[in-house]
Amino acid sequence: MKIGLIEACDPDWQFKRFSYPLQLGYLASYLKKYDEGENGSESRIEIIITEEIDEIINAQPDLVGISSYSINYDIAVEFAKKIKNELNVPVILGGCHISALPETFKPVFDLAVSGEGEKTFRQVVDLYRKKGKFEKEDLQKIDGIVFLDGEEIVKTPPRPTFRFLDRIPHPDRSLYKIRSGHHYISTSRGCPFHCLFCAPKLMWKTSRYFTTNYVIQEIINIIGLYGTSFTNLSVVDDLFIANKKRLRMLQKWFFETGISEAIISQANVRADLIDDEMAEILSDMNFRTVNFGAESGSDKILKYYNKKTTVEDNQRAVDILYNHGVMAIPSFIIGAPVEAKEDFEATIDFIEKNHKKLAGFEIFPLIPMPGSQLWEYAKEKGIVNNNIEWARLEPLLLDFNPDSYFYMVEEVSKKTFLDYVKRFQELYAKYNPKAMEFRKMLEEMKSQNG
Ligand code: B12
Ligand code: SF4
Repeated sequence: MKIGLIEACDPDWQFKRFSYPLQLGYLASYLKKYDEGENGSESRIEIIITEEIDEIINAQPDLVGISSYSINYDIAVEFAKKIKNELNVPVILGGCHISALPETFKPVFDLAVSGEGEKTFRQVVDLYRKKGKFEKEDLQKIDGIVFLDGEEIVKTPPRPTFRFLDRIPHPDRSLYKIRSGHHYISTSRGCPFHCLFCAPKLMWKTSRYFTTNYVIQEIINIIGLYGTSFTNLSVVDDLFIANKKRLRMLQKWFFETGISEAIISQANVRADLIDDEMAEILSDMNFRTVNFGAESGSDKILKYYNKKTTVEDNQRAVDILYNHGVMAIPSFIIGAPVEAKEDFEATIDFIEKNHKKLAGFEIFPLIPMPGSQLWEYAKEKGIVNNNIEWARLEPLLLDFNPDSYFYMVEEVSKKTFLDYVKRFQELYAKYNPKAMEFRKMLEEMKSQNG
């Protein structure tokens, strides 16, 4: 049986060349490891992962899985239509969008997998292989799926998440087209915090960790596959540093094996978890940059976001990291309903004061992402609904589109907010010359490729 897996993605998305969808690699490796084969014999599943819909069509798979974030949901629907037209094979949807909003399920999909996908997808594939079709009676027995019964969208009970993450094999990287020495790794799932604008809470109710042995073996495997071309490692965890004991064990291994000499790493942290000891660990492991959500220069706004950090925490984190040679890349969000002029100004001041100590920074207009509490708020206010054009959720600052943005500001007028957007764009361009050069390079590449 041949399965095609694809992430619905804007073909112009600027990081496409440097990234690969980890989630599809997990689905593939889990499927292969736990597949029982057609008659209890060895698994004969062949899997392809690609980002080009035409490659999926040309490969003529027996079943296709599409992964989609909310911003790409319209693209996912288009992909599914094309697959149905050209191949007429089952199309299974998965990912954070449909997990957050099963009500937006479309009939072009045969079914969707909601939440953690490995086990559910394996059951779905198994069912299709045995029966050659999906019938309501069978689907009802699979936890964690969404399907259509006539006109009604049916959701089966949620599937409990894995207690021991190590049961999931490493994502099968041999299936990706890797175009750079930059690799991605996930060492945990979930985050113990509940920020208002953040979506993963819905997917991962608790924080779970892959064991250090699992993580170490994964890095060894990446080295085995890519050798010295492997130069950069991004840890994609929501919060990499939540467990200091685990980090210490990884640090020891990084040091003993010389990984810290050979590979530059980066990860997501939280300001309030940064102290001298933590910064030293990160520095020892050659984490040259760490990202954290500073969000605002105003404590009022941080409180509104339920961030559970303060401006003082952010300042201390920037200083400590800087002193240990780890450069922070904080991200800021603008446009909270309660954000007043002085709050915008406080964020500008924070950036002005600290930019020399930073490797860069990000600024995002506030977006109500499905799966977050903010989505519920915006829905109640009538700002969003389940039929919006999903690409409008793109959190772009430099290409900010005043006509498609979902405004949530209440304390200031739209006009004042737009003036601030302009000021933040200028601030970004002024202090992020490297990012601006990179952007220019990508634009040139795009225009050369037509
Ligand atoms: C790492 C990351 C990235 C990396 C991806 C790097 C990489 N190589 O993988 C980068 C930086 C590139 C990125 C970019 C963006 N990201 Co991001 N990202 C994440 C993050 C932190 C982790 C993703 C991850 O690897 N999770 C681990 C995997 C295993 O989980 P998963 O993807 O959910 O997949 C599981 C299930 O969903 C399901 N599943 C998924 N797909 C499929 C498909 C099928 C067929 C099946 C059956 C099941 C299934 O099974 C999987 C395994 O259990 C998440 C937050 C989070 N914790 O999920 C945000 C997150 C997914 N990102 C988000 C956003 C908004 C973006 C951007 C739009 C931001 C931007 N424009 O700057 C872009 C869009 C990129 C794109 N593809 O178009 C949002 C999405 C919200 C939403 N409702 O859509 C999240 C949830 C963060 C948030 N703001 O709350 N991101
Ligand atoms: S923003 Fe960061 S700290 Fe807050 S819930 Fe999301 S991942 Fe956790």
